[in-house]
Amino acid sequence: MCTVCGCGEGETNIEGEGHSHPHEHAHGGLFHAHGHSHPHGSEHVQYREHGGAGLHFGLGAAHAHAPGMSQSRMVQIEQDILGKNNAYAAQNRTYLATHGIFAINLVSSPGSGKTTLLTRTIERLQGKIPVAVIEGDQQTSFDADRIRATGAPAIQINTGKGCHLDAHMVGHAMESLKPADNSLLLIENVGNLVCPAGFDLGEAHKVVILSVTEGEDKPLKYPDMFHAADLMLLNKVDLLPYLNFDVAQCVEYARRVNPGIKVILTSATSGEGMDEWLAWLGAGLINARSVAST
Ligand SMILES: Nc1nc2c(ncn2[C@@H]2O[C@H](COP(=O)(O)OP(=O)(O)OP(=O)(O)O)[C@@H](O)[C@H]2O)c(=O)[nH]1
Ligand SMILES: [Zn+2]
Ligand SMILES: [Zn+2]
Ligand SMILES: [Zn+2]
Repeated sequence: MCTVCGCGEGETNIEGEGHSHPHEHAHGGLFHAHGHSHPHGSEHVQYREHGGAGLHFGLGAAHAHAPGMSQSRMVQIEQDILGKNNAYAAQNRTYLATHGIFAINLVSSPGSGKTTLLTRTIERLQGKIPVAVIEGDQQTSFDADRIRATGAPAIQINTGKGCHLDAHMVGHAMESLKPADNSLLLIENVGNLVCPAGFDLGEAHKVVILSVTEGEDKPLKYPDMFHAADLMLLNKVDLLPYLNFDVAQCVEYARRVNPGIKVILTSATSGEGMDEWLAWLGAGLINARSVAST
């Protein structure tokens, strides 16, 4: 995953900005580790077989594998990337806290319904709570356009080859977007159930959206994301009559990974669960505002 390879750095484009910080965006070393001998053995000590059938590349110190790179080098890169990211995240968090802004980082695989849920959320909050949106995608401004069609301000971050938002990108997006004081800031991450888990954006909570068409086993297959999230929206429940999806099993899997995770069943299509989701957002916003005013 990207915490150990820095694969997406240098590809970012934020709407309205010619963004370039070569000093911050230097590749993390991946492209300088090639071209030499390929010493099988020492690099590959992480191989383990599962009952003779599978290979596990995540058992080394870096919990990941990149061809030609040692585990110690990957750990060093991860510390470097996440150290910088966490510094930006801390800046974002301070800004958000000072301004009473409740920021949510929505994470999921592609197509789970993040943007649809956001448009429905904005429609329900219109005239009651100011909402701004940061949209993350590799390419296109489709999602930001869908949000702006509701009347809410939105800015698109395109990550190019990158597969997650990081706190540096979000800091620049906030500079352009200028979310109102005491508002709700909804950040839709790049559709990816792996890499966004590792990157703190300065948000109050990660919210993972899992749609019932994806299968109930996802919390166990992609545990980092479900561990990082405080809330799981189990979405598209309007489709349950047509699927063999075991809701109780899915929730049990999610709680096996993260015993404290809250779960709300939602359907952006039928509106099921929207009241509970909006109540959760409202409570968080009241808390963010009270912290800012003290
Ligand atoms: N039946 C049903 N379909 C839904 C629901 N929510 C979203 N969809 C559909 O799912 C598809 C993907 O929805 P999006 O909102 O674009 O998903 P996304 O997570 O924003 O996708 P990416 O940004 O590409 O990761 C669209 O065809 C939506 O109409 C839901 O609650 N029920
Ligand atoms: Zn990645
Ligand atoms: Zn910058
Ligand atoms: Zn989307």
